[in-house]
Amino acid sequence: EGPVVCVGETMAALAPAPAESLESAEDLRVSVAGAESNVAMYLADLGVPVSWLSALGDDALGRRVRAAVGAAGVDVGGVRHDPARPTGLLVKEPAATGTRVHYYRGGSAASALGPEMLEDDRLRSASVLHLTGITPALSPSCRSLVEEALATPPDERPYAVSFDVNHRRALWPPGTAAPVLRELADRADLVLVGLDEAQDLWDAGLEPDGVRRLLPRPRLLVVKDGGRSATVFGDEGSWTVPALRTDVVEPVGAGDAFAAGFLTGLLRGDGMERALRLGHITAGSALQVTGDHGPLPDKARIEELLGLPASDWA
Ligand code: KDG
Repeated sequence: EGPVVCVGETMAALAPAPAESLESAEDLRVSVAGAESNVAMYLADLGVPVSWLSALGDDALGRRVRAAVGAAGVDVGGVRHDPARPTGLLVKEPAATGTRVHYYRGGSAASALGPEMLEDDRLRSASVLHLTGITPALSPSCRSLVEEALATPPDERPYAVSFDVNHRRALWPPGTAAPVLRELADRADLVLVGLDEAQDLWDAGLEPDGVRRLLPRPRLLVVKDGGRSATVFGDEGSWTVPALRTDVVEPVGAGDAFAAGFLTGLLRGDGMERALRLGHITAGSALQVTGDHGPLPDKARIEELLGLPASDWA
């Protein structure tokens, strides 16, 4: 199988220590935040060859982001540094109701990405192009990039296109996300979406089947029901696998980790149930850290978890 190519914006993230407030903290921690590079880093952890294509500022934070993603084992040779635009920023504000996120990414280097990214040589040998619903919200050129990647009918594409809906409310003018994300998702080969996300966006009903009715075309549709279960719909039926019981420190990044685990299972030729399980196991690593990217269990433990009977999981 050829490598996976992930395309999308990654920002420098700034956050006070968990118990501190943004208004008074003296120090902020710097980390890296970007859905697509999170997927890339988890894929690299799982041994899948992967590139991340994007643009960063020609600035210190851009070099820091590039180094962090590269250090995780991801090929970052296709990441450009734009001398005219800065690296985007994300600031986390701890709040009683969960972490609030503030974006400072308008006019960022990655907001100038466009369909020319699809000409990168790395895509010639790729087996999967992974995109998310964050990118079309960033700028008209970013939206064209995603539209063009999905314009060719699935059976004429040289690689499969995987699309994680990733609805980020703050990035869309009210009421605009639902039709755009639905149309894009329905043209992908593999779609990942949260059940609550689909309810919120499309009024998809309380069951995963309702989401399938709204997105009938993707060869594979994964509907994730939070910490409970995930269901995949394919040509030959559907499979539901309960989530692993784990403690949750912070959920951000878990969806990206799940996507990487599931994709790895698919690329290895595992059955659907094993691929969903690997998704849950990988998500568990993100749930246990405050950042987006937590350490995976070792290989032996992953094999053990994959092999446990279903009754020992949920
Ligand atoms: O999936 C986690 C992401 O939400 C986070 O890393 C930041 O990509 C991000 C975004 O646009 O919200």
